[in-house]
Amino acid sequence: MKKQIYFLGLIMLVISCQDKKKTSGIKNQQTVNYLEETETDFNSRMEWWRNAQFGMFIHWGAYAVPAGVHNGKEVKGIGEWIQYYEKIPAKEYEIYAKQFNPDKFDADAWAKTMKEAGMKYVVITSKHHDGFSLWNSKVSDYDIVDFAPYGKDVLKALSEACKKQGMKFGLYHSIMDWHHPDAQYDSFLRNKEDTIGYKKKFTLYLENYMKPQVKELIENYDPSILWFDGEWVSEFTHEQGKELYQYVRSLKPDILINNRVDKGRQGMQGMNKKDSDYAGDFGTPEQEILDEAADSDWESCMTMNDTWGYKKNDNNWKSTETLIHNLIDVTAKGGNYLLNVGPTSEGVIPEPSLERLKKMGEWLNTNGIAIYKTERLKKNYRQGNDIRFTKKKGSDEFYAITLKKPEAVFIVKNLKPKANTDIHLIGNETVLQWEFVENEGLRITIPKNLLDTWSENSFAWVFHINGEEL
Ligand code: FHN
Repeated sequence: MKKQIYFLGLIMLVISCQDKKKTSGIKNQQTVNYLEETETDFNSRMEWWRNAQFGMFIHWGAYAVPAGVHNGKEVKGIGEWIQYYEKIPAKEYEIYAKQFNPDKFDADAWAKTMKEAGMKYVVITSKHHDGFSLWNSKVSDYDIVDFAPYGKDVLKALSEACKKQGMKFGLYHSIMDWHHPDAQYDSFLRNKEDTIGYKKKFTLYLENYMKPQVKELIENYDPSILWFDGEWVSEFTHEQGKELYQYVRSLKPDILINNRVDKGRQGMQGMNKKDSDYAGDFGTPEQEILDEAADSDWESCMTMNDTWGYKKNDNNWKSTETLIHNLIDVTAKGGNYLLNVGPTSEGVIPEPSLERLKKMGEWLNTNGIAIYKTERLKKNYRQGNDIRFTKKKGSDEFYAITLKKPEAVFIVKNLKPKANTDIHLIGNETVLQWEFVENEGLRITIPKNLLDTWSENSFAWVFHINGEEL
């Protein structure tokens, strides 16, 4: 009798466990609304990114093969749009994917370059608008392993190399797709009359192609950021944007997603309309820096020359001084700086980019304390055109950053040092004489022998001040 009761109990136990598993599975899928995250949870998820301040953007793909020249003709505009500018039909453009063979690609060297440049994360194109995938996709054969001669998975290699360097790995992914037959946006391939048809087809592309690719990217490469783009296509809706945000967060709840996952971006200014329900964790000003500091999170993405994707004849490089001043200005305004490199089809980062990254790393080696893990000042993040301020999070440690050689008496108007504290130039041991004069401000005297060390490679000087904001 006992055995029978025991056996019956065992069956009941197994059944109840199975039911629990089933309901808990349903529960997990249904209850979390990631668009209604608490501020505490949001701040915790964003913390590493806010502290990082500085990342590398990488635009790399089949467009590096023509490198701005098609059929012997120099094509104006950004290199990764060559297919669109020249109205190259998808089938014809595949010739460039067939030639993509980056045999000089060295993931460890790239990760080392980023780290030595002082960058804390990377966002690389998994798939740009041309639809060519830089990973071994099981959803499509139009990828670097199955379609291109290279045959190796560069995202896998780079994600592993970044992890070795302690860098966060992020992925750019284009919603717009000029290769997939169901995703033809206002492209030269599209039959403009068939709007309804294209909307239905686009939804099929979104559900049966793009989202499965996003899923395999998250499952295989564990990105910390998903940086969507190409959201402006008319077929893609606000509802689909919110749903895409939820979908991605359900796959990896602590991932960060930019505002181009939805339709809220206001052009190149990059921020979402205020008091809107557009999804996205941070705004994305492009090729520009916000005029003023913003209360929401934002990241300014910029090129070093005039193109995102490599163009062999674009040598209009920004100076290292401009790049460092951009980083300082963005940081002082509470944003992040995502600086782009466009590697060649051989897998080489252009030398002018490497030179600038090296000098930025050297400057940050000395002055990074004024950039990383800082927050913007509550009142004045700037003084005139040439001085910016940052503050170490949760402290009274302030940094006054001059973008040009200071006068022998450097005057700071919005900070008051604590009594008996030392002020010095970051990277120099000299304790500087200072006085605080009511209604005039803080006067820091810089000895001539120190002042004379300012050179064209100084880029910016940082003064450390322990005190309070006025
Ligand atoms: O069309 C793209 C462009 O190719 C590039 O990727 C930039 C970088 O953010 N985003 C889009 C233009 O806004």
